[in-house]
Amino acid sequence: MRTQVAIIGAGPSGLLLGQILSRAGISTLILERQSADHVLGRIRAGVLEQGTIDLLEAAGVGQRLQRQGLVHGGFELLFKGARHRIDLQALTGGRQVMVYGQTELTRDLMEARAAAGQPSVYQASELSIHDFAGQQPRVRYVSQGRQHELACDFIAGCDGFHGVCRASVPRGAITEYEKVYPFGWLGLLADVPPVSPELIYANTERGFALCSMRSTSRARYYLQCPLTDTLSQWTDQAFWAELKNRLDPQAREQLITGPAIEKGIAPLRSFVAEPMRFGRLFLAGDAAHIVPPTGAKGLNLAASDINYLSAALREFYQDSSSAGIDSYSARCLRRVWRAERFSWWFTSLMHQFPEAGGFGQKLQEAELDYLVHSSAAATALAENYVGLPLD
Ligand code: RFL
Ligand code: PHB
Repeated sequence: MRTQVAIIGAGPSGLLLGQILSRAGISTLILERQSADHVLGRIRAGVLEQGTIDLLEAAGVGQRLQRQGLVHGGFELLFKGARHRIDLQALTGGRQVMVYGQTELTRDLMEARAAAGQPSVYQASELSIHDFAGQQPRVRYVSQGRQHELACDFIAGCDGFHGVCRASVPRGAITEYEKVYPFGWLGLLADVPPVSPELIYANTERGFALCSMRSTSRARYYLQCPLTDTLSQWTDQAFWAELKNRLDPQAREQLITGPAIEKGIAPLRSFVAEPMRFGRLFLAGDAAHIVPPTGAKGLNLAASDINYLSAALREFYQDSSSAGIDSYSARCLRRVWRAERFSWWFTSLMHQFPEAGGFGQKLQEAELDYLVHSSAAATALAENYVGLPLD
């Protein structure tokens, strides 16, 4: 069996790379450990930057996004019991973001791949990658009880934080930078109208809260919680009561509650692996870096990696040039580190840190006050939130 680019992982990174390469006439095989339904069952990102939307449109998967995505020209910061609007459009010369769930985006990409007749293997187990330091990499895996070997020109490691690709790189060839935060996010999805038409990021003495959405009839809410908390402690009733405690009086009044259709606890982490290329193996998306979700940057960074990687591979096959491949890692990492800095800063500003005490809380409130009253500070927040340019 042979393909030009073996793509490991059918998350947004792998599927988007497959879509762009297939439209450029480059053959790919996507190998995914889970079933398609399992991948679609993960409730994750919700906010897309304009650069991500442009890339999806250029890849021919923008139709449903344009019809059903919710355009957001601003969001609200809640602190000391009051909300303040960050007007993204006014602060960034008309730029905005779109709320469209990762589940929907993944579904659009899976459908486009099936319609183009491009192959994917789901429930591929025992996957291992070989010889990527040389000219003829190979991938071995088991599917439906049979061992397979795939020969390829390149391997795209789009297999997320816990995947095999990064773990297969010799330890001396990779440097990892990591920060683990002392709390997690408890998320809840419910078929109730969102409490407010725009997202609310709340800093409170009880901890951070985020009011987001997936549509005008489906809300997505998050609460900062200790890492030791378990889902069994968080009944729906306990979740709604705590969310109300972290909102302003008006939002508390307007909040509509209902049964959870999904609930989960995610740890928060900042992580970068350098470099992102090892011979003929490329890492992209969560396989190479993780940001805490406060800045909504994870999926958007995955899309910008794929923008650079797909351009590099097209240059290789169409122009016989290795220039894009050689600069892939440096181009990605420049953008990755800027998003890491923003996500760390916004996380630090909005959450309760057990060791920071009352002094830390007062400093956060002073910074938030400065942010909403200084157009210079608000502009810095807004231009990072809508996404720094792809260059
Ligand atoms: P994924 O989505 O983890 O996909 C990797 C795929 O690889 C498969 N895999 C393997 N396949 C074959 N063999 C193996 N050995 C394999 N090991 C793993 C996995 O099954 C999986 O299908 O990584 P990808 O494609 O790089 O996409 C990254 C995004 O999923 C991630 O960055 C975002 O979800 C992060 N994120 C957010 N990003 C945003 O841009 N905006 C947001 O609003 C936002 N909110 C969030 C988020 C992530 C969250 N969680 C739970 C981590 C909110 C949350 C709560
Ligand atoms: C989400 O809707 O899941 C979401 C939105 C904004 C974030 C993080 C997650 O910053």
